[in-house]
Amino acid sequence: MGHPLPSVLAFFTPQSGGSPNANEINSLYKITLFIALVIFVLVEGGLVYALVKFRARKGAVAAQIRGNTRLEVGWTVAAALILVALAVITFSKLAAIQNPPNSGPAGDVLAGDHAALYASAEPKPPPNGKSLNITVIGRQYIWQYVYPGATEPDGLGAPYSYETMVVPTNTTVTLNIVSADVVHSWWIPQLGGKFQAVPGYHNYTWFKISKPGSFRGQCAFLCGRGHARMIATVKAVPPAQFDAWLAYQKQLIAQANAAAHAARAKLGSQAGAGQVGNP
Ligand SMILES: [Cu+2]
Repeated sequence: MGHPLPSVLAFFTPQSGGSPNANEINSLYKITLFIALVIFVLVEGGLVYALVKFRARKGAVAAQIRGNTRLEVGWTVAAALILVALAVITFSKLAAIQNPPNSGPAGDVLAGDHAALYASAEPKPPPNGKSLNITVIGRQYIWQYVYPGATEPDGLGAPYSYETMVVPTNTTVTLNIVSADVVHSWWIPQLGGKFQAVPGYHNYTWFKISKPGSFRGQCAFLCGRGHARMIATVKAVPPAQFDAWLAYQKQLIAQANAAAHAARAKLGSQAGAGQVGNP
C-alpha cells in the first residue's frame, strides 16, 4: 500500500475482495463514481468559471439571454446518453452479481446437487446445479447456520453452528436466508450485498471464496435490544479441513443430545423434593 490513492478510494467504495459478486459490485460502483466525478468537476468548474468571469462590477450591465435551443437540446441529449451508458454497464454486470458460478475443481465434495430445491425461479443455482447450500437463520440475537447432512427425512439432525459460519474454499456456497422471529439483515460486506431475513420468506444469495480467511459482518437491521451483539463471521478453510470440522461438529451435537437425553432420563427416574407425581 505505497500509493495513497487506493486507500482513499477504498474509503469511498464498497468493501470487496472476498467473493466475485462483491468484486463486481465494487467495480460497478467505481465506474459510476468515476463518471459522476467527471460530471461533478465539469459542472462545478463551469459554475466557478462563470462566478469569477461574470462577477458584479461597477457599471456593468448583465446580458439578458432568452433560451438557446441548441444548448438545451445538447445537454438534454448528453444527460440521456450518460444514463443509457450507465444502464447498459449496470445490466451487463448484473448477471455476474446475481448468478453464482460453478465451484472450482478443488471445491468441496459436499457441494451437492440442489436442482430439486430450485424448482421455483427465485434462487439462482450455479450452471451445473451444484453448490453447498447453507440455511442462515436470523434469531434474536444470534445467527444460526444449518449445513447439509440431515439424518431425518424432515430435515432434522443436520449439523449447525452459531455466529461463525465455516465454509470450504473454492466452493460455491448458496445461502437460504430465513428468520425465526423478527426481520434481521445478513451482511458480510466483503462477500457481497445485504439480504434481509424476513419471517415467513426465503431470500437467496451466494458467495465463493478462493483463499482461506475470515470475513466479518453484523446484522444490518435494527432487530431489538441485542442487535449490536448480533455479529457474524464467515471463516473459509480448505475443503478437507471443512469436512473434518463438519464431522466434528456433528459429533459434538450428538454428544450433547445424548447427554441431554441421559439427564432427562435420570430426572424422570428420580423421586425427590422437586418431583411432582401425577395424581
Ligand atoms: Cu439486528
